[in-house]
Amino acid sequence: MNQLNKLVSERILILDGAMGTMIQQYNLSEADFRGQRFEQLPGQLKGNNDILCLTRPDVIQDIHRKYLEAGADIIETNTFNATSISQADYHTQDYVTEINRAAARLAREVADEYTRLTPHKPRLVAGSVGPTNKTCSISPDVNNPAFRAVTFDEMVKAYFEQMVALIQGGVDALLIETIFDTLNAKAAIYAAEDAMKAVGRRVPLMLSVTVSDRGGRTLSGQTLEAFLASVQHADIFSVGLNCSFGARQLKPFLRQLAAKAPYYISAYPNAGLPNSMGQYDQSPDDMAAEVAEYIHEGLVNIVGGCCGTTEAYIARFPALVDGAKPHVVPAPADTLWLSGLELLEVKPQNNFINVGERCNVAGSRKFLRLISEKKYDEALSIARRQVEDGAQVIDINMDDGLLDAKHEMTVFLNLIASEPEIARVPVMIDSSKWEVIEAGLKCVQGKSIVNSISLKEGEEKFLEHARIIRRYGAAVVVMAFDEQGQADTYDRRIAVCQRAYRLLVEEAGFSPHDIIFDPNVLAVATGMDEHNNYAVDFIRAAAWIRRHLPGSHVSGGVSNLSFSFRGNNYIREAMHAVFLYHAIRAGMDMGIVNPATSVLYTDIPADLLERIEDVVLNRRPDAAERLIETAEQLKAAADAAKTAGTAGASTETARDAWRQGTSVEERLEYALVKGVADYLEQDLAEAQQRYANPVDIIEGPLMAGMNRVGELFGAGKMFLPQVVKTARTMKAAVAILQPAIEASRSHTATSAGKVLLATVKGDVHDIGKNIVSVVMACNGYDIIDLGVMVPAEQIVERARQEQVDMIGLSGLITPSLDEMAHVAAELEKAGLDIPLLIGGATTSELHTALKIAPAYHAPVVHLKDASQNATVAARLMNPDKRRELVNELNERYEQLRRTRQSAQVATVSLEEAQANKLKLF
Ligand code: THG
Repeated sequence: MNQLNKLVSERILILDGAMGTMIQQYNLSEADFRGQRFEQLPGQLKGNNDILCLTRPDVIQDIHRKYLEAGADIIETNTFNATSISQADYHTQDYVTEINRAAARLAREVADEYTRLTPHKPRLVAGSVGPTNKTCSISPDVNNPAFRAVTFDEMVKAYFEQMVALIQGGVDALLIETIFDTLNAKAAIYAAEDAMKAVGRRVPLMLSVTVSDRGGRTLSGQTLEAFLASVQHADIFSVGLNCSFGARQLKPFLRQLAAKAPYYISAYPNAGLPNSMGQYDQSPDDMAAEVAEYIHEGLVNIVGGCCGTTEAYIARFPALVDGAKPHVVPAPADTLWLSGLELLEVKPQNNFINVGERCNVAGSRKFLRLISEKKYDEALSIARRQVEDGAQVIDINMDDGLLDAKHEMTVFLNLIASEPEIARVPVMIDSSKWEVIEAGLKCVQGKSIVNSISLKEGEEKFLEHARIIRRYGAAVVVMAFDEQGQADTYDRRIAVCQRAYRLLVEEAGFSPHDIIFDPNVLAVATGMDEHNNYAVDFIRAAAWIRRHLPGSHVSGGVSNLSFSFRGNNYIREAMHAVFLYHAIRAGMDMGIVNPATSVLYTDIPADLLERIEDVVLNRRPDAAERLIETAEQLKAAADAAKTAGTAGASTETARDAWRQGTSVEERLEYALVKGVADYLEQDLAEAQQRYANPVDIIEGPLMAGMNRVGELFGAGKMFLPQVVKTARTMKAAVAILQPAIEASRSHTATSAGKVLLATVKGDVHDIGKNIVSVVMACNGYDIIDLGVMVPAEQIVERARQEQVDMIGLSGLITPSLDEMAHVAAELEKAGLDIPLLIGGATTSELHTALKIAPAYHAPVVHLKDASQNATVAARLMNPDKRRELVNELNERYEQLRRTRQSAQVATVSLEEAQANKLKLF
């Protein structure tokens, strides 16, 4: 047992507090960050905290010492951003190994120093591994949801480099923290295994998630339970939460984790909620009181602090944990866990899991056509419909001779990730080509199912693939094939499955729950006598497997059964219902099916049921002939009914109920909130009849929809991927209106003005900025959009070059506030006189008044949301109105500054802080 394991079993351990907050207190200058060593490096180094491990090691060790002095058992290395991906922002990506080694050594030295002082309280070092500044699961490009700024492989490579250096440097554990995208975390876990192997030393893995909305989901949309399923394959020491909120707001989510996670639990919240200046100002006593509740409720094994905490906060913790009872870790669940954005727990009592079969190019002509023609929107609608129809997992298969299956699998899985209604459920990655499966595994943040592997090419290949699948954290379908081919008798089926089970559990380390056997559903009633017992043998094999291969599951491709009845869907569906009725009773607990099927076993007329059961259960030699006879009669009758015009479109009407009896405004707003683009053409055409100016449609019903989205998100009723989708719908709507807008603009001919837009350096969020861009373009402005992560120098240079009329800065995260003030100062230095518009979550009028406006003499206007931009811009363009606006601003800002002086910034209420932090535009 390693030391960490030993300590944590004895008492609640104390982790240190924030590194960033402490570094700020040293008021380091650009020169401090650079040292002599990096004098010549281009750009700015200030803000690159991790580089201080090389340039100001004294400061870092000083901070470590303060936390150890305060009573921390575990200190974190100063390496949160020390990957090549994050360091690239500062041109310091080549120093990653050096930074991490130095960081580990600095922490190690001080920790050992304290261990020597108090040997009864050994001090440990956790290597801090941040999420990087990129996300594997979300597209940064609003126009291309399949795009990714970074791949899983790139992420693994960067993490590997960091982790090898940390382990070599002597850390006692790796702490993968502030996880906002589970796919990034899965890459980190993957890299950690490689790194430990490369160095030849294993260290405990600690994971810490940050939740991004009040529903308790990650930025990439997963619930905490879904997250747990996704990382279940890893050898995890502890799981927990950090950042996000203050201790009080984090507690309900901590409870969820503590109830479900079979690991030690850690928590290191922020010092309360940020005030409107983006600062954390809860007092150490207040924070301690809230953390004490975690301890009393038995929720934690490790506590510490995140943003805003210092040694004064950590110093309160020893008294709290003294003699307190640590959280008792629950036993791991004895069920199969799968996940998309949400958890799917396959419990014995849910008895059957539907896997939707329709996103299969080999199983649906329509899907094949859509993929071949790259009509992905419609292809996604097929996936969405299956989920609406009740599919709990969706099978995806792109194996077709004329398709680049690996590419199509990647594109489609990336697209699904942007569709919250679909991504809710786990995926089944279906391919007979290994490289397609592996490509698929690199795209999914949830815990998926690989479909399939088999012993067809022998044990070695089988085990090799199984081990890789385990490392990606997926469950697996094992087809009953071996070196001799398909197992088509009862004896062969069970023999092959038994052999595969033993190999997977004993050699590849698989949990039995992650094994799903497919004992081959083969077509019956084909006219060949050898096929007559196929269904019976499948059903018997299912029963044997569930009894003798404990924990494992049984699935099958149900529609295969009825291939001989192609063209007669009613008979096919009735056969499937009969087959499932018997197979589920025998133990089949999962199946690839058409979820839209409406035929129930109990609905089948007695005479037909008898004939189908004769076939499925192989009860008489002429069963097939008799069923064919009945099928032909039924088909004739059905064809007659069809021509008479009876339709069964009841689900259709339910789905489209929102279109009935609603005004065009209501429909547009609904389409935006739900992210449904299907009827935009039609509804916008109707709206254009009623609105003289197409821009009014954007500012009226469409903005109303976006505002509603903002409200719902603020209230925790929507989560980010849903919001991203609404932004895409907005974009689609605007694209439809664009020609009309341009046509009406050509009468006025001239441009309303030239606007430069940028998301500031250090920030990648651009949904809000893109909406501003659309709204302003629609109002006749020419937009120059510099994109995200734009350094101040570039903004100044382009503004001057293009002689723009105003500059809009956007940002979503707290550090962007400082960066905006920096841009303002640079504009001033450059002698420019261009008005500045400030927008984005975390920005506030107060911060603008106090920090940004004073740095720049030209007008600096804070905008609450995109709908304000056009009005403000119009005022800025007109000299009289501009003067009037400047006067208003001066007065307002002066007043804000005065109130601020008289009273310390009032800590904003939870409501306001959240609305502020999570505001979208
Ligand atoms: N086991 C496992 N995976 C599988 C199968 C299996 N994956 C593929 C397949 N078999 C299961 N999926 C389907 C999907 C569609 C059909 C059958 C099985 C089907 N399609 C219609 C047909 O071919 O007649 C096509 C209709 C159309 O074009 O719309 O029947 O066994 N592990």
